[in-house]
Order: sequence, then structure tokens, then C-alpha cells
Amino acid sequence: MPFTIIRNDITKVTADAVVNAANNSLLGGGGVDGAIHRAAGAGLLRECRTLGGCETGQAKVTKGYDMPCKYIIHTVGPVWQGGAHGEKELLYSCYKNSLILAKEKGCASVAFPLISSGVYGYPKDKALQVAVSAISDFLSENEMDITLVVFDKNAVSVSEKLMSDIRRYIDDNYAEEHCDSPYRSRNVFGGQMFRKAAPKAVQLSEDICAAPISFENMDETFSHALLRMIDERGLTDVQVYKKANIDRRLFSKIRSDTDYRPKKQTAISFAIALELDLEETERLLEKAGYTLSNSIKFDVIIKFFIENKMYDIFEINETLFAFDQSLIGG
Ligand code: AR6
Repeated sequence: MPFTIIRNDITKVTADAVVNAANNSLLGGGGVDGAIHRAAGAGLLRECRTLGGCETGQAKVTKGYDMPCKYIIHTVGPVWQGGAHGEKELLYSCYKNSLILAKEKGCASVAFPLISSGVYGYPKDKALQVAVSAISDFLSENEMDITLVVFDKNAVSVSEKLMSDIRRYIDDNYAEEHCDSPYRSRNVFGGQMFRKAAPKAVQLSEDICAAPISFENMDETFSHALLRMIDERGLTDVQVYKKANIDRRLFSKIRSDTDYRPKKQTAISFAIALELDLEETERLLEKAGYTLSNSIKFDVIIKFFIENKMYDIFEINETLFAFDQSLIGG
């Protein structure tokens, strides 16, 4: 999946490059920096001493030493001073410059912590918005697997309004909740919430023509149906797999193997990228052997987004993450 969010300790994540939230000296510190130096071993500090520090917003690279990565990219986030001191631009450049460096080094996968959101005090929700926007801008023009590793689930959350709309929708539609004890607590969605603008890379609505999708040929495979719909919508393959958060290699596999049976999450992400309505989604899923069920919370959340014509995959994934569900994409 090109972009995913996970909860983990970044020193345990395997990737070609792991990004360190360092300070200007590059000589180690607390938080992620301390954890990475401990996990990498003394060789890392020796190499860092040769780098001459790093300016805020910039990035430098070292080897990975004992960490499960080839490279460690050290970037220095801004200290939060209220938001009027260029913090956003500096934080954006941390992600951008780290990704440029990763690309120069030929990395296919990079893992980031939520830079600046610990010791440097950047509010987590705002830090996440900057991270998602920088990463999705980069992915709109590049191929890479990028993982945002967060320690704390509440760092990733959606707006109060969206959360309460989804909660209400789940109450009305989630079959299991109605079968469960009426006294079961529904207060499982804690945390601060926000709503971000859809990243540029995924704003395709205006390109998608409103022509209804046809499903007359019952023998048509998932792969055929998908490719036909891409044509019918007047979209390109790249637009669709990028918007679907699908890896280019996986898309090629689906394209070349007409009998390919995708995972349910993958099939759904294509329905989202094509902005299908609920009926069209069900019919596309059927071709891969799936349905959307009201007794699966993941499915109910997906239905909510489709019924409300909200097709921003990053927003859907942030919401799924906040509800402890698996993410979509492939
Ligand atoms: N894995 C993933 N995320 C983590 C981990 C971990 N092992 N440890 C902390 N976090 P921070 P900053 C989260 O303070 O704000 C150092 O002293 C943490 O919850 O590591 O950029 C440097 O030397 C938070 O959300 O980095 C600098 O002086 C996020 O990672 C200064 O801290 C970043 O927290 C940099 O501060």
C-alpha cells in the first residue's frame, strides 16, 4: 500500500529507510531520536559526528547499522511556537526533503514518525495534517511505500462532526450492535478530532464523468470490469491506482491477470477511486466474491463514506484507523 498509518515503535519497523526526528546537532536526544540511537548502536553516533549537524527542515542520511533498515534519514522538525513562525512550512520540508533523499538513495519504502509532535510540541492533529499533505503530494508524482508510524492512536482522528455522524450511522446500521446488550458502552471513539482538506492528489471528482456503470455481463471478471469502468469514467490507470492507494505493481498484476482475485480491501479501494455508488460497489465486489455486510463494522464504515459520496481515501483510512479497523488500498 503506497501510504499507510500504523501504530508501532518505529525501531521495530522494517523499511529501506527510517526517518529520525532529530535535533540540529544530530548527536542524539530523547523520544524517537533516543530510541533509534539505542537500536542502531554506537556506529550511528560515530557517523552522525561527521555530518556537521543539520538545519531545521533539512535532512541528512546515514547507514542503518543495527536497525532493520538500510538507511536512517535524520531530519530536524520545527519547535512549535504557536504556529506563526513558519512551523508548517518547515515541517512540510522535513517530509519533502527526507523523501527526496530516500528517492536519491533508491529506497522503495520509508517509515516516518510524526515529526515534531513530541518534545518539540507541535499539536499532533496539525502535525498529522502536514505529514499527510506532504506525503500525498510526493506520492502524486512518485512511487514509494510510505508508512507513518504513530505511537498513540489519538494522534490520528477525524472531526467531531464526522465521528458523530459515523457513530450515528453505525448505531442505525451495524447489525451486531443491535443484537448486543443494550447496555454495551458505545464510547469507544475517544480522542481529539479534526477534518482535513482532501489532498490534491486525490481530488478527481471533476474528472469523473457521471455515466452509469454497466454490469450486464455476468461472466466478466473483476479485472475486466475494473478496466472497463476506468475507461467508462474517462480516467487513466495511474489516476485510479494512485487515488485507490494501490501500488503500481499490484495494479499491473490485476491488469495482466484477468482472473486475479483481489483482497476485499483492494476491491473496495477501487470502488472508492472510481467514486461508485453503493449498488455499483456491491456489484464490483461481487465479481471478486465479496459483499458489504451490516454485521461487519469495517463494511458499515465503508458504506457510510460511499452513501455520503466522500471518496478521499486518506480521510477514509484515518477514520478506519481511529475505529481500529484495517485500512484500504493494496
Ligand atoms: N516510535 C514511534 N513514535 C515514537 C517513538 C517510537 N519509538 N517514540 C516517540 N514517538 P519526539 P520531536 C512519537 O519527541 O517532537 C529528541 O530529543 C512521539 O509520541 O521523538 O520531533 C530530539 O533529539 C511523538 O508523537 O520528536 C530532539 O531534540 C513523535 O514520535 C527532539 O526530541 C515525535 O516525538 C525532537 O522532538
